[in-house]
Amino acid sequence: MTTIYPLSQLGWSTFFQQQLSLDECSDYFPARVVAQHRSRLAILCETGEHSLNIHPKMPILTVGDWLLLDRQNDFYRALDRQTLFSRKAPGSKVAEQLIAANVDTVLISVALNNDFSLNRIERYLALVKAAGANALVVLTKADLCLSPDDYLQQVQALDPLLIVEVVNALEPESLKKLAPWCMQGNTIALLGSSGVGKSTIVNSLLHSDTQITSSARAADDKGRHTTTGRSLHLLDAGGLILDTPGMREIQLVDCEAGLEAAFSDVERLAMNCRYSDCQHNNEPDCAVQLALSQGLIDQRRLNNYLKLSREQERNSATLAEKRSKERSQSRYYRSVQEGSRQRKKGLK
Ligand SMILES: Nc1nc2c(ncn2[C@@H]2O[C@H](COP(=O)(O)OP(=O)(O)OP(=O)(O)O)[C@@H](O)[C@H]2O)c(=O)[nH]1
Ligand SMILES: [Mg+2]
Ligand SMILES: [Zn+2]
Repeated sequence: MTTIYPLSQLGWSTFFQQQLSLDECSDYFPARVVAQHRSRLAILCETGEHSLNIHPKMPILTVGDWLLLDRQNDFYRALDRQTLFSRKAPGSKVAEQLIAANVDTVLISVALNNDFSLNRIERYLALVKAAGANALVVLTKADLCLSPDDYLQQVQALDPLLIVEVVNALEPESLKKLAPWCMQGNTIALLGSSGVGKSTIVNSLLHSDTQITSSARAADDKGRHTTTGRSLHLLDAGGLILDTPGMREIQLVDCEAGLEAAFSDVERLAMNCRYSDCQHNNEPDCAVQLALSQGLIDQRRLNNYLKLSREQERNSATLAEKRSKERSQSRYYRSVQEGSRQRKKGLK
């Protein structure tokens, strides 16, 4: 077998290696999901890119997942994920939708035009922290903005440790700032609204026109949802980059720890409120309201924290209820099946 891609370049690490038994090491080989189509997955392994038909017996997989295949190139099993991105599926039904797995660093991409929103950056930060990945904020279209530094400072004020880069995605020179994250084995993903320049960044880093891009609407800077699927690409420097479609709606679900991490300042203050279930509204001795009156936190950030907390609680509660209903339903079906099996046995 000629090796084209070393596994380490595809993001393989000891985290995945240690999940394999000795038998599995000799009988199966790892492959990574790089794109998902209607009835098949595109996978990348040491010998290059292949196609794998989706089988009903496979678990729900997403781009970035690691699988083991047998020597006939058939699916054997999926490996545990190191990180997982999910959101509430768009629309009124509450279900979790997987976005990507095993992403190390997320480039939260925001354009310096009408797209710019601190609230959205905070929403993405909660999502990234909940997934267990590193976050980097990339402010694009600096060339169209009169004062990029003002915006940079606003984002930096959210968290002094947050890494924020300002780029012009059309200018390859300015993307050199992203080089430290494009190194061997690191998987980076771009998340952000449509039209902010995610695919433009991917093309520039890949030195190609692989990803289709198209201009945003002049009236409101909104993008045209040009990218429709997620795809993982190998970078020259050894890392991998995941392009995603701009998401209209990215509601949080099962994201409590993510919110705690993204709003650690508010959470820390809240520990000093008189009531442990304080809503930070009009309760007496509310440490958060006190900090607000002293100018230690701002009203926008607090409002967004309360809004995102309510949203994640609501979605998580509905999802938990749905999961428990599904569990009891499948228990019921199993008992019906078992009963009919027993009856058939009795008839024999
Ligand atoms: N002036 C300027 N234009 C940019 C920059 N980045 C992207 N663009 C342009 O913005 C438009 C949208 O870019 P895309 O890369 O398609 O945006 P996207 O984020 O991939 O959008 P979706 O695929 O719809 O989610 C294209 O016309 C790009 O040429 C930038 O930094 N400066
Ligand atoms: Mg795109
Ligand atoms: Zn309080």
